[in-house]
Amino acid sequence: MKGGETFVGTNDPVITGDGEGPERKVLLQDFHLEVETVTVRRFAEFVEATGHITESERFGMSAVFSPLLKDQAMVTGGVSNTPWWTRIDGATWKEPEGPGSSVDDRLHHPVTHVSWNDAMAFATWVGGRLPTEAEWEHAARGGNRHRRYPWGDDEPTEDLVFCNIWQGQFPRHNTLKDGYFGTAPARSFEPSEAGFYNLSGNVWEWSGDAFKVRSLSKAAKIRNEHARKSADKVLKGGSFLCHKSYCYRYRIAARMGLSADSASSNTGFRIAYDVLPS
Ligand SMILES: [Cu+2]
Repeated sequence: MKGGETFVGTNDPVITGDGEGPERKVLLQDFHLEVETVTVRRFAEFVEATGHITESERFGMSAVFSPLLKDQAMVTGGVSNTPWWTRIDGATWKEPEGPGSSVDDRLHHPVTHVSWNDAMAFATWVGGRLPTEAEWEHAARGGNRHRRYPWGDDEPTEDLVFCNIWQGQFPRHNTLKDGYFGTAPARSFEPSEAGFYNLSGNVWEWSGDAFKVRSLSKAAKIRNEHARKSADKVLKGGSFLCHKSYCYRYRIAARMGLSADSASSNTGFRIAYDVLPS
């Protein structure tokens, strides 16, 4: 991507508590961003070559979206306001729904259950890095200043499908209009004009940035203190779980903060590189 003067964030935020605004002017160097998220196959090569042990493996558990579990008896119930998440012992990038599950039929899907620290280790291995939030947004907007989605401003509906998000009544019913319940292949759906696949939806993508809400409100202060303590990083793009009715986060300006050692069924990443001036 060509760098230059660009903007990150929005002056028309939807989820203000996330710190989507205000719009900020930034100056970017030229950079390269991969067109797809890191796949299971590629992550397996990294593990094979380096012996990397992910944090989910080290902790012995990860957060799984309950409806993905074949055996619903495994559902222990999540946190009260997000009961569709459950902690599964032994859930990892290669056994995403716990022991006995497999990624054999998902090798070209985004790797999941990877923490920010795991993503950083992979990035170092390939000689790249995680994109900054500004780079990610700049790439997603294809260099345009105002654009709600990588494909333009058209709002996805139950019938108009642009990416892998939830269709139907969350979390009870997914109409599968987009063809996927969980993750979709990293290269699926129409790429953006700039050539990127699945920046919106599919899996949340770790950025290199620390999470912070730019606001003087009391809520922001509390959120930022929490973010500092748990070393929260910014994730972008939303996931297959997003729906306008409850998690309208597949917009380019949307974001989420999550601690650097957290992982789940819908966290992944893509790699960026510095481009040397010619
Ligand atoms: Cu969401």
